[in-house]
Amino acid sequence: MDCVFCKIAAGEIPCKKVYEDDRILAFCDLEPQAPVHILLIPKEHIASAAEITPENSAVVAHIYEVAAQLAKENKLEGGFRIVCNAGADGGQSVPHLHFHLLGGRSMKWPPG
Ligand code: IU
Repeated sequence: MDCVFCKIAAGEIPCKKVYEDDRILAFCDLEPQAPVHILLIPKEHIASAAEITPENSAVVAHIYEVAAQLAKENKLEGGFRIVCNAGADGGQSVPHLHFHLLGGRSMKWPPG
């Protein structure tokens, strides 16, 4: 499958890895939008949040557990944001489910 995040998960494209286990990978975003900007992805190809089902949703809970751990490691005691863009109107540019962990600055609402 021609998916850039599948290739990153398989180690075929390099990344700045911050966490990995058998199910997920976390790495620094190439174009950081905050002092801490980490992407967390399932290794299994799931195209977007629209494709989450009872069969594959356990990995999403695991991603949130690891995101909380990474927030602690990055000393984001003041808060952080987890974003999952889905589909064209949601602003998703890479069609492999991913969660942005953003922190280190004050966030605004609503997002653009
Ligand atoms: P989005 O939610 O699909 O828009 O987020 C995709 C993110 O993936 C975006 O922040 C890119 O900077 C980031 N990214 C990356 O870190 N490495 C890559 O090889 C590619 C995109 I392609």
